[in-house]
Amino acid sequence: MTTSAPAEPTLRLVRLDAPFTDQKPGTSGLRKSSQQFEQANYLESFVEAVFRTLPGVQGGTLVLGGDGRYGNRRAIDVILRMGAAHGLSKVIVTTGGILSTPAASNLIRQRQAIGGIILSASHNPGGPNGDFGVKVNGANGGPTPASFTDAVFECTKTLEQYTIVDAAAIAIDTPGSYSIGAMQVEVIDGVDDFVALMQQLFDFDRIRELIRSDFPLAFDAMHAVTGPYATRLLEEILGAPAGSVRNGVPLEDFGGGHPDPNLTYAHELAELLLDGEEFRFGAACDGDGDRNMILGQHCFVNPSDSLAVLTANATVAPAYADGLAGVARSMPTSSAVDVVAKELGIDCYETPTGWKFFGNLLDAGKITLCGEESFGTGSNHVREKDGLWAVLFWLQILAERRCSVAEIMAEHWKRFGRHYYSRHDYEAVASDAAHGLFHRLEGMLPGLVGQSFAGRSVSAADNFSYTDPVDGSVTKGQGLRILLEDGSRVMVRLSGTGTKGATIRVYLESYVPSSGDLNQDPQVALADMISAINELAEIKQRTGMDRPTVIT
Ligand code: VG1
Ligand code: CO
Repeated sequence: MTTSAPAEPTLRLVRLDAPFTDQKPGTSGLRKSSQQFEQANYLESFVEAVFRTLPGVQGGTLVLGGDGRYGNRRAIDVILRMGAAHGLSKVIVTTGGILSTPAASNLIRQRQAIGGIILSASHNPGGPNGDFGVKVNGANGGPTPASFTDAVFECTKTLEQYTIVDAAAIAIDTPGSYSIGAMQVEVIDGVDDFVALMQQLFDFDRIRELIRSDFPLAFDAMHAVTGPYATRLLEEILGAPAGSVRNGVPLEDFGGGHPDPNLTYAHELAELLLDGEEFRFGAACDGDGDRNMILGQHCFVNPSDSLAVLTANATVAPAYADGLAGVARSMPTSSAVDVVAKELGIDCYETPTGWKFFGNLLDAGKITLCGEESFGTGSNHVREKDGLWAVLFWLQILAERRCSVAEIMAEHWKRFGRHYYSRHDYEAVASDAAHGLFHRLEGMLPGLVGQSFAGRSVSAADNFSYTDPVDGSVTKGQGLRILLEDGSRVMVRLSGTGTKGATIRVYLESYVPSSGDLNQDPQVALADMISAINELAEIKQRTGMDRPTVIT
């Protein structure tokens, strides 16, 4: 522990030449290029609006950290000095500013903070030519709802000035207690509390037995935030051999990579597992540690299926031994979990894309597990999706069942049937072209009902609207859906996290009962629907792209 005498800070009021008009948060925080964030006063404007909008700032405690990307340290310094100017009583910062999104959620809850600021653009690339982002979580530890982010955006549009104190930068590389004027800055290890939480949820002894048996595994931290967490958990505590965690040192530019754990951007790991014989289990997490990809030998686990498998096997983990209150999935996530929930006799909710929509259901105790097709799974242990939690949960299941990942999948489909599922992303499409495609398709929806699509009849087509079962709030325009008579679905959304042009996401799902062919390549099983939507939405003509950028 080191301590420093309170520096005498000077309060400074900075006037903006003009307000920024583009600080509207998307699916998960304000996400822009690093260059945009480096404009004078850009970060400060957003943070000022957050401090003016967040309840309890005066005298409150805030959690602060990020995924270690370029801009992390500068942002921490600015937010600390603005926090002091706004009367926070305490800020909890993690060493090196390294804090995963789920660990931040946990700290907010443990420390009764008013909320947290997480510096991350998640799975987007980092570095001076990459992206930066600011996510704001509330007192429940979860992403703030749209009512909050809308209010912040409104505030930025007319903002004239912000306040900050001038003070020497705090040394955040070692734990210690510091102060800026009356505000205390507590620097703690960001890994400790998270590890303690995981030890409460899972039976580490059993997982250790599995790992020490003949069970070589590979975890790819993608040079992002989970490196220190995974090294501590998998290698130091659970006994995986040194080197099991790959790319485990967080780098400001993620080593030039794109820290998105999918088959395209985590292809080195994917090749090791899908083509090689060396490893029995593989996993990767994204920039800020909330996403996960699960691989077995010669087996990719679709994230929607992963949620269904965790739900079906939940009771093997001590935390869920008494069963689940209910489950939830985002609208474009496949219905695989719905079938499991039905058999378990528990409720299953369908929410819009984005973790913030699970918050009320979790807080109200209506659900225990939830997930999204975009490699996100989580539970009521925090209010964010949690990549390493999902990895440990899979290891717990494997420790109990002592079979391969591929066998778990085969048995699951044999029992519940298989939801063939795929997502096709068209990235960096010219914004006008993407919006044109989307609006044209939206206009066509009412006329599609009763028409033929991929050899089936369209039973309903709409733009998804959600009524929150807890607070009754209505969120409209959450994605186009074409529902077919046999339960198959196609969904189309525009991404709310991209920073270059627009990204079109096409989601495809088709169910085969357990008596059907369970071993097809999803691209083949879905081929007729893929060509039907490509034709209907004129994807090729309008995007100029022959094929998607990423296929999951
Ligand atoms: C994407 C995913 C969504 C996820 C969001 C944030 O949003 O589709 O499911 O919640 O990213 O994840 P969009 O609007 O681009 O489709 V993360 O890991 O950025 O915090
Ligand atoms: Co993320």
